[in-house]
Amino acid sequence: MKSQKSGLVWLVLLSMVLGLVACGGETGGNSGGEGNMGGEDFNEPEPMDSSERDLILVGAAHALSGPVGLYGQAIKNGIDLAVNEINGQDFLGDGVQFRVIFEDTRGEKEAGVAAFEKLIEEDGVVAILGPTLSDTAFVADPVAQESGIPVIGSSNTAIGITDMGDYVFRTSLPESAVIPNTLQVLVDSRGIARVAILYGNDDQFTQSGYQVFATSLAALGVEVLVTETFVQGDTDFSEQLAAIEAVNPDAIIVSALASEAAQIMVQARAMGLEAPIVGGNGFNSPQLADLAGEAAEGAISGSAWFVDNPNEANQAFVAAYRKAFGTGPDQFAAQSYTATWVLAHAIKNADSTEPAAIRDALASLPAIDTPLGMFSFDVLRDPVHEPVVLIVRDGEFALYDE
Ligand code: 1QQ
Repeated sequence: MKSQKSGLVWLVLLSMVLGLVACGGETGGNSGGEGNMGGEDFNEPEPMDSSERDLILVGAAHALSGPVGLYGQAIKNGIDLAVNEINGQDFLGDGVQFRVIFEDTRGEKEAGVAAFEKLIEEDGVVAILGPTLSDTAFVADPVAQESGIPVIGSSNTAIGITDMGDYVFRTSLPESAVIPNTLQVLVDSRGIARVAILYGNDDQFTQSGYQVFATSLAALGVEVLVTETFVQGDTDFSEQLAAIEAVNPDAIIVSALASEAAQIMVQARAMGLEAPIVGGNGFNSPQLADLAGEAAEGAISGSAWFVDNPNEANQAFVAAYRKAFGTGPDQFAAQSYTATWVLAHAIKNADSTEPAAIRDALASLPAIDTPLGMFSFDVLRDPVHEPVVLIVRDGEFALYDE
């Protein structure tokens, strides 16, 4: 593995520091139990051996707390699982350690920018996984682009993410590749012709989702009876829902993140609104059904992934995830696991830890087998694969098969 000489010296120093602090915010450290912590005298550290020089530092800037934290925790699990596999297999070479430094963006723009700056300037990471929200990506990704550090989003689905530059990639299927299919399926199966829309107008993902819904509805000839809005943190949706109830739509289209989506579902059902609730990527956490309870029943969303996808890589991922975390994975974990493995493949193919070489290897990555299916980026650094439509039944996502 080639690396910059100055970077190498720096990495050696950093690995010494990290070895001493045994920071809990990282994965890929001494998980094998054979690490360099055992019984050492910290005052007189042993000279580094060659394996300790082969340390590849990657940043992960994700929302690990706050209302968006439910996505970030699943994303972190997916990354942790991939890192353990990559290191366990010596995938990047004998004793080469792939280590991820996590920063909590809390789903906030400023914290996202600060996390990117810290990871790049202080930690010297060779690439960044994240951030969780498109809203954060639009302010943080330019930091990576300007610094020449590749960034791979695994949950950013808004229009225009990869337009930010040639260092920006994503493993998350954009809403523009998911929503038209969801609506087509609903028009065909349920004859949906008249809808109401409720969307968050202060967030790039919920706004972008709204735009894609509106364009696709128009293309399908579905009439939009009323369009209502809210902002993040709102807890009372009674006015908007009253306006929606008044027009008696065939379906309620909701472009929202989980916290607001759950409350909208609960309040809509409490008012007696029975129309199906249809959403985008924000619905794809099983925790939405946990938050909304019964009110989530019948909710429909387009997704990039389904737990029962029969491909071997997915079945292996689902089994390994269950073993590691005691629960099944969700789409966010599948996409972050894929992003981490994609990065490892690119580093291996580049045979270099130079960010520019990693970028080039990402851009020319041959298709690899992943839980999302055979995965590669298109020329615009977006993923290409088929979406699915899901419906909540008995509190769990099921494939929509009506
Ligand atoms: C985005 C999304 C969110 C649902 C991620 C959690 O798709 O912000 O783009």
